[in-house]
Amino acid sequence: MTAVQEAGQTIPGLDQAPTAHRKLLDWVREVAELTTPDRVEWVTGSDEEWDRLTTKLVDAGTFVRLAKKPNSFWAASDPDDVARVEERTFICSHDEKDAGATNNWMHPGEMKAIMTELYRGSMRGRTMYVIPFCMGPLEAEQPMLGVELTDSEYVVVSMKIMTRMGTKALDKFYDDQGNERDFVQALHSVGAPLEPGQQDVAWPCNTTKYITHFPEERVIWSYGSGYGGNALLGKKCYSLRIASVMGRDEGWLAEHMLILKLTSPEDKVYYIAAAFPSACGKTNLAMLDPTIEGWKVETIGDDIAWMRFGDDGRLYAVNPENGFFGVAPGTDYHTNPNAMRTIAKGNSLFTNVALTDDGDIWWEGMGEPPAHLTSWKKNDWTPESDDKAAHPNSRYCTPIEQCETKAPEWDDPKGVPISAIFFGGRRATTIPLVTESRDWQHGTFMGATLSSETTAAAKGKVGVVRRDPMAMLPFIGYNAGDYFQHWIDTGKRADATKLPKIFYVNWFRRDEDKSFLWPGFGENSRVLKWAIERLEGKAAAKETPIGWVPTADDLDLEGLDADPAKIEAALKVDADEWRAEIPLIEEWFDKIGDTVPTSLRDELAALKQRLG
Ligand code: SAT
Ligand code: MN
Repeated sequence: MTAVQEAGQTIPGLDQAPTAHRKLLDWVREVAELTTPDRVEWVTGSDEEWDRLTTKLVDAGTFVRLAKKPNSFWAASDPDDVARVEERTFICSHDEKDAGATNNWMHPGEMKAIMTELYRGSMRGRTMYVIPFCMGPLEAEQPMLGVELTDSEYVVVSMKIMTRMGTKALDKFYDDQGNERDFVQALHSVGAPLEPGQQDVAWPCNTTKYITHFPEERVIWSYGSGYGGNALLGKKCYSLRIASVMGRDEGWLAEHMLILKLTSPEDKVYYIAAAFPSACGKTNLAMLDPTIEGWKVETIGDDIAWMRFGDDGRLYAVNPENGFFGVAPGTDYHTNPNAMRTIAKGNSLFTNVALTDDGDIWWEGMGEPPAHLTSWKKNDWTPESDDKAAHPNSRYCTPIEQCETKAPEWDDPKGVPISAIFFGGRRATTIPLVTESRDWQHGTFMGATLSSETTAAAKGKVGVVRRDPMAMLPFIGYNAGDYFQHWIDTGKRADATKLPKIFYVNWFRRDEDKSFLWPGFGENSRVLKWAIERLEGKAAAKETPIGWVPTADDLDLEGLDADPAKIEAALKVDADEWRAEIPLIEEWFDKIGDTVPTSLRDELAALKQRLG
């Protein structure tokens, strides 16, 4: 008999499980007894459920229904719960060395003791939702299952957009032989229990936050935050931090990459994966509208790629997600018309953008502001206001299904064969518009030493240059040096001719007057074209100390309205700037320590020598 049964009270809903899956039932009961919600609800993912929960969120003041977008809602978070909290994010491997120098670490026993006390009674007065979900296609040979237990309706409806969830996912919890499949346990509480009669707030959360991973057990515990990356546990927590460990153990890659399909005027198809830090334009690139004649881009994913070798020796990528969780400010019909058309269809959630008086959304970068808005802080806002109307990390959350540029194969369980990988950062100096690596090892070095100015996607100072290896700094679920070795090993597992070619790009280099040297957005298709023509042996490039870089003549610049001097400057390999970069890379490798692969130290030594 459990404690709850002894007390003669069982939690309503707990015994209404639509499954007999032993591990799931035992875990749900254990968590319910610890967190003591008022009731348990088994999430089905139905439209009726969506309507009921969104209505509940409207009644609670969390959501405002948008008059101007069908079935869409506006939410404003607690002003202190707007981004991922990297300093509160932990990798709790048994051995501290397995977390490495780039992660916060605590012993799993110690962390569980702390968090168990936080979770005790933390769902009081609320409903605990059981969300079965699947990352990646449901029809995969090994569906990648998870269950999130949460006391947040906002999380349930967001998970409906971002993942395949509910009954259709639960159906996969047994294999064809009727055996139980395993799943990732993801526990989430906003940490805001309600006393009887206590009025709830619009955005419950707690000033104490923990985003915690137990990689050896494939378990996630999150507490205190309702924000996307902290609370939608299928996303960064599962699909990057936990999956990167699965990938290391099983020989595949879980990466912070968009996946796009590029079709040439000759109808040749190429798939490209690209890694950029959060809020550096991944979604825009994934939905790019090419400015060059005859080229077409279709979207497969905008944030995460899982890549495994196929039987033909090529690397195939799958997008584990089902929706886009894109940065809103800066998105409009000029920069990303496809995103705008996707959200215009409705069925979307908007968090921390501004609300117009007629029930629509607005953010900075979306043309002229109306005369009056409600800001993300729920204040009156006019164009004269000093504050921004939308938070710089405000987000739209919208289903891939309704994106007109989605590639038909976006949901293919086989994935798509990747021809090129792009690494990119946001750097005002030093890094040219595009550089092609010499080979896989050199490309891994480029990724491992990637750097970028910080953005609003994480709490903390914006605009500081930091190393962000493979744009995975906050997402590598184990030791970064071991992760680099895993990349090197991956390159050895295939015939070099079948491996994707690796490129390093920087759309964000600036002139002395701080203006961008390269126009970016749709014009980035010119860089994609050059890369593809390099694969085909059709385009020229200059060999430089840092790799192969095009001259302005090697790029297709036809019809581009840009100052040729600026293009030259965007492509320049400045040996002095690079020599200044070397000590920073050395410092970075020293920080990671003795797990940095020798092959990458060799790459650094060779670069140093080439620079003279
Ligand atoms: O972490 S989120 O997924 O909420 C957004 C991001 O940082 O890419
Ligand atoms: Mn991201």
